[in-house]
Amino acid sequence: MTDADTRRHWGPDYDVLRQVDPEIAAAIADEITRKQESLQLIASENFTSPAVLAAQGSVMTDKYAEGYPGRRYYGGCEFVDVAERLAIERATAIFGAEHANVQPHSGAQANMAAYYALGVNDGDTVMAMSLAHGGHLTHGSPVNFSGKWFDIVGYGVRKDDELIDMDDVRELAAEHRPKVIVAGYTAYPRHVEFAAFRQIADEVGARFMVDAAHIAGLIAGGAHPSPVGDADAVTFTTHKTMRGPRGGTILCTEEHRKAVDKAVFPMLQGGPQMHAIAGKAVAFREAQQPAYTEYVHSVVDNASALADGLADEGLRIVSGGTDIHYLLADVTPLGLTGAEAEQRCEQAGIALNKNAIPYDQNPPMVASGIRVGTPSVTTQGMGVDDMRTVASLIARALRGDDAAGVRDDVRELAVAHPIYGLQPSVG
Ligand code: DSN
Repeated sequence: MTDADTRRHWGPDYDVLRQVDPEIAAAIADEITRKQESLQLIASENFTSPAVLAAQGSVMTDKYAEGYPGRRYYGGCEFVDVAERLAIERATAIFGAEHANVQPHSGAQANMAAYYALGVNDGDTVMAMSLAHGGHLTHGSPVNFSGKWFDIVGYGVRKDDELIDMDDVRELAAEHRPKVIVAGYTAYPRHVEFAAFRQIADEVGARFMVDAAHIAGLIAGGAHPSPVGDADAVTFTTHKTMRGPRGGTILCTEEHRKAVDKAVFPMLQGGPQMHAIAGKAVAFREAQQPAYTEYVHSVVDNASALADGLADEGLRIVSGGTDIHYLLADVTPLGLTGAEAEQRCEQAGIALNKNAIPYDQNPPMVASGIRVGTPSVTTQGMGVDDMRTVASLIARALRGDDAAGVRDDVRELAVAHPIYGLQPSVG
């Protein structure tokens, strides 16, 4: 790749980096090429815009700003205050929330802060979807702080239709009286009955927290029901469907504002990453535009079309379809494990991840399914017709015939959809 090729990419100008650190510059250039020549179907990834990258790569990275706008422990914060205030104003406006804390460095830290703010302490009971059925590490995995510190009660999905059984949730909540009930998942492709969760939480005196890491962008663009109004706190990451920089945010009611802010700083974090907060502000502004509304609806339409296409190719779609930006597919009808499927797709230039499916007989590192997401390819401008092609490419990769031919066809489709309309760097 030449310098000119690299400059055509959506990111910063790399001339200086090339001079100072050619090895890192080369690794970044290779990552750009990988992205532009392969298909990114990892449900939790996206392509940030040139504007977000510019803010993220800015001098705001240098600034210490412990505290909150107007109440910092350092001088010289007037301009980072502008960035954080804008991020807060935009986040609250988009989601109709009473308060937003935009400082969490990640979704995991946002969740940790939200638990603390909602009064969960060491030994308290938290009820969340079990990891094996689509929950996240921070919802009670035994290797995570949540599983080590809290008494976790896991709910799951029914075996027959692979949907959450709200009667089961109600019974478990009544039996265990959790301090917090969590909804929001990393591998559950259906809408969630937020109002029903709120009602159950009220019945047992629990707080209700939603981890909207995956679906936040869909909610922002009106392509998914919102938990704001039902939940005490909503956490999300800004880099998935939100298409912003890597990081987290917490939305909460006025009642929890002080507790949430104190939980993030000084309880769990020190200096906020002001460059990331500036990037979040830009992403939130982008999410307020009509083009973003169209984008997230296309993401959902594409996921649905991809699910149909993969079902036609012989995969079993978990729960029979999807309402959101990804689908879960059982690959065992093709005689494969999830790990084998992931590897075959990777060899073909298709990046996706193996995933446990409900009642999986394989261990998590093997798994029986794959999770396939459409946020990135939709950012590239692909539509439902392209999803039929993508389904066919995945199926060919899984069958393992003509790997080189599949790789070529994947590359052709990818470079025909340059990221943010910028020319492919190679080709
Ligand atoms: N790692 C994210 C995902 O892929 O769903 C969750 O944090």
